[in-house]
Amino acid sequence: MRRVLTVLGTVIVLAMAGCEATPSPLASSDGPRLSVEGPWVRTTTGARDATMTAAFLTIVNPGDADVRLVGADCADAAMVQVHEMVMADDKMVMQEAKDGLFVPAGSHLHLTPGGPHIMLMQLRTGFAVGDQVALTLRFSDGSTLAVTAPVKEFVEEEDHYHSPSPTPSPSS
Ligand SMILES: [Cu+2]
Repeated sequence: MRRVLTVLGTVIVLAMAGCEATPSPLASSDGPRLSVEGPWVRTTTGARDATMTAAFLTIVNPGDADVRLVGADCADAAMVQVHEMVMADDKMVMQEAKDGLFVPAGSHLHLTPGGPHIMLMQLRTGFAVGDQVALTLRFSDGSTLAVTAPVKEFVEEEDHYHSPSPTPSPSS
């Protein structure tokens, strides 16, 4: 009977943590903090649609609890969404990541052209190369992270997001 109760307790704790794969559901926010590496925003100069662009970066999660990037804010954009790439009709297309983007404990997540990204839409200003864009990332644990991302040249194909992609490799 005691064993059954223990198992039930474990299941409940895991359910509350919102992640069945977390080995240590009691991780606290006192642990190592999330950080961001290499943030940048694609310039709108020369873009086919200059009302939108995307931000890319790497999120490092040194903690022992999984976390999700659930949103972002940018004063220069009226609408900001977290996007993921999915296969639709044999093409990789972007769509809003309704549950956010998963950053595993002790690991990291790359947001890159052709992969998951932060979509900045209804821009209030153009972004020229060399500009600095202020972003605030929002995470599933309630924490936020302020990021300053330099604007860089867009070296990918113009319609990269809607081009067929042979083998998506989301891992590092
Ligand atoms: Cu997008």
